[in-house]
Amino acid sequence: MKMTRRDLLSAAALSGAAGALAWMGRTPPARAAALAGEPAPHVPVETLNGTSLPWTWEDGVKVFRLTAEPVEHEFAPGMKAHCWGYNGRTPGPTLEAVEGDRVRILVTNRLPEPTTIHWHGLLVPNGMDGVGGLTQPHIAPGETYAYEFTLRQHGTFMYHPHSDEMVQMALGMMGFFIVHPQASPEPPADRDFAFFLMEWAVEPGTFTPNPNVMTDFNLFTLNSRAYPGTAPMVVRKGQRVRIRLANLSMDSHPLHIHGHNYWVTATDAGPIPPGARWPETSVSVPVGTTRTVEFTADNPGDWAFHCHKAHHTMNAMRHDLPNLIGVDQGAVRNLQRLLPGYMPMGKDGMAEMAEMGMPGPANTLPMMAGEGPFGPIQMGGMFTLLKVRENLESYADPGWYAHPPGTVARKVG
Ligand SMILES: [Cu+2]
Repeated sequence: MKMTRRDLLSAAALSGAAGALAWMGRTPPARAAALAGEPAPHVPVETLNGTSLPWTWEDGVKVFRLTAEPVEHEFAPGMKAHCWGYNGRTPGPTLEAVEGDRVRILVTNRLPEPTTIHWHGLLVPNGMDGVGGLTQPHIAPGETYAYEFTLRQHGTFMYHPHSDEMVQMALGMMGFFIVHPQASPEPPADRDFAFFLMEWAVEPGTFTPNPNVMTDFNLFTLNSRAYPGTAPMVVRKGQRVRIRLANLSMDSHPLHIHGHNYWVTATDAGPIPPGARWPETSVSVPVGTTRTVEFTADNPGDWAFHCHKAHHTMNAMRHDLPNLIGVDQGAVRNLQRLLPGYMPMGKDGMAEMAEMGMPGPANTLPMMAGEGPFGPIQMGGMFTLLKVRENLESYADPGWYAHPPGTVARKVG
């Protein structure tokens, strides 16, 4: 059988290591495909609730266009805020390119103040590093700047402003810059997800994140969405899954997976050598870093995937409430006269709040939310689901898992 070049490229992509070896000494497949205007043989990244940025070829350079601008952003149905982002969204669109590419990023500033973009983790010439005042002038409102460099590495990187950075990042300005390898020496992933971890201070009844808050955040998000506004990862049983996590918030976030364990395979400084990788069920993503994990989704079901700091899987809540768990609140209601605004609740814990359906202040999400097949899920914030299925016709949400008979915890007393 005579194979066309496109067949060869596909074969290289499908057979992973063998394909990569077959290509040694030739133009690497990703570059060859790109030069031929064909899809590169890597799995595109899925930025759930987000998107990747289209690019154009101009004289052998991959050209991306980013516009820094105010955006009206929905964290979950029922809550919107005035954020700042790129191309109408927060996080900004994911930039995807291939090691060896020459890239040009045209950055237009439509913010009311100057900005710049720093390419976090990318090895660029000093003048392309995007630190306002240090390596370039700040980009004034209305101006467009061009950044141009050659990608000399692969991995998971970030972009963010280095100009009034505290304000601009607190309002949502950040995004992924993902560089695919020319040819991976390992089996490629079947699915490649990316989540930006972020925390916000949007005081109840207000509509703009407060950049002055240093520690007491009340909204925790995956790709700037809070559960139940987060899309699930829908995967077929047996697929090799990669999850890229990036953190530009003020806290570390240990992201925990249920029903599986994963290997930590890379940081924003590059791949971890195979012999040095380690297994985890929670990977802490420190501030200002990325972490990549990989696993085989071999356990069907609906599995929680969430930050393990329990306050980060809650939506807006007050943290200054007196602790009255175990206290007879009938006897302390007169505290309300002494402590105006004090809410006597939570004698038996706080779960009842998930069911109370209390009307909150304007523009807030319920503290714990999400209705599951067995009752309220009582989660919010940095929480989503990994849905592993034997049979899938598409990657649309397949609904709740149908448990085989006899495999669900049951009441026996
Ligand atoms: Cu967290």
